[in-house]
Amino acid sequence: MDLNKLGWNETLEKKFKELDCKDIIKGRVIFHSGKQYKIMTSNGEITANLSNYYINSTEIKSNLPAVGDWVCLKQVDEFHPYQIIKLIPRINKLSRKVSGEKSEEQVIASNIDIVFIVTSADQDFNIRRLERYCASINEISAQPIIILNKIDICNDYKQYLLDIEENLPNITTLSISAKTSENIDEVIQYIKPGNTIVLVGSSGVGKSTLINNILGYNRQTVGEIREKDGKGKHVTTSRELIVIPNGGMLIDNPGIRELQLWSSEIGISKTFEDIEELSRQCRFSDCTHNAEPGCAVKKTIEMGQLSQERVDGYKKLLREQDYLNTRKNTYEKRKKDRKLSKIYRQGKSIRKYKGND
Ligand SMILES: Nc1nc2c(ncn2[C@@H]2O[C@H](COP(=O)(O)OP(=O)(O)OP(=O)(O)O)[C@@H](O)[C@H]2O)c(=O)[nH]1
Ligand SMILES: [Mg+2]
Ligand SMILES: [Zn+2]
Repeated sequence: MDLNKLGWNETLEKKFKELDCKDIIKGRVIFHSGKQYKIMTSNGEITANLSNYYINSTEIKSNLPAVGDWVCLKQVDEFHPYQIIKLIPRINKLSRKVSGEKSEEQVIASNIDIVFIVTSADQDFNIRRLERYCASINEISAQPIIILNKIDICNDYKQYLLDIEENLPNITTLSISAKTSENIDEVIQYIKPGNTIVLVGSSGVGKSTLINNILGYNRQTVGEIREKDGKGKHVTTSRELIVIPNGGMLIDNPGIRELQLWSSEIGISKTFEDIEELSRQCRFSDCTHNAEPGCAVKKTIEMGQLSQERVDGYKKLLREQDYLNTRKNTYEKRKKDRKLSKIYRQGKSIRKYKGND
């Protein structure tokens, strides 16, 4: 397998050389379940474990290898399994906050060129959710592409396209049917040798159906959607990088209800650059665009050139990011304190032990 076709490039080569790893081979994570990994290397697919060294030297969960990562591997001899010993620093990573209370990062995939945000021309469609995805993707210098799927079951799907054009004017959007293959060629043109594309979106929108259509056979399991609300049944349960025979890679993902922001300040600015540009014309530099005099944002809304909902969506993302940053700082501090007190306790018991000796 030619590593360049798997996405290996000069940037990664440079990062790899800086690690100064000798006698090792490198490969790309295509799947993992716990500590068991499937890796694609120049000699084909292998299985590998995380080495104890890796586990012991990794404090933050998000530094464990994720799908899309490039890693360094070693094998004592042919009778032993391959061990992952190091992570080659990521070019980028698509992350979200883990679901639930914890303020922890979950890496969805790494070393990505394009993200297909898949939605469908039915109840799933939600423009605020699409903005949220774009904010996270714009943060990491990957290209977001919205794929409006299932146009075969919607006579009036163009209304959705207009909605996207109005709210996300700079984002490429493709309207397709993964079932009837309408406009599939428009999707295929983005799948190029060495390109890594991640598919994200709610359960049931047709991510796996689209992958099967591109491959030309049913590799991924596809599930029915619930009749009462049109939602999917979370058929895909793990992430996987699939190498496309004609070149390019697709990463299938389990459906997610909502992508909770992790680190998206720059991404929010890029996604709403028109509002930020207007904000600079407001009379007060800390204008909240509510009732202040001389507010350029409010004026544009009154002129009918900007929707109140979009501004509300933008403000909501900013608030969420702000809140998360505060939580992250508290969480990091608590973790540090716990670690210090553990070191202190260990020190104390060693001293006690020596004292008794
Ligand atoms: N009519 C129509 N149905 C589609 C289309 N694409 C997918 N479906 C159907 O939608 C349902 C869900 O498709 P999946 O591909 O499993 O959806 P998914 O996004 O992978 O869902 P999860 O794996 O649960 O996240 C299946 O019944 C598909 O046949 C389409 O373009 N048109
Ligand atoms: Mg699926
Ligand atoms: Zn203002």
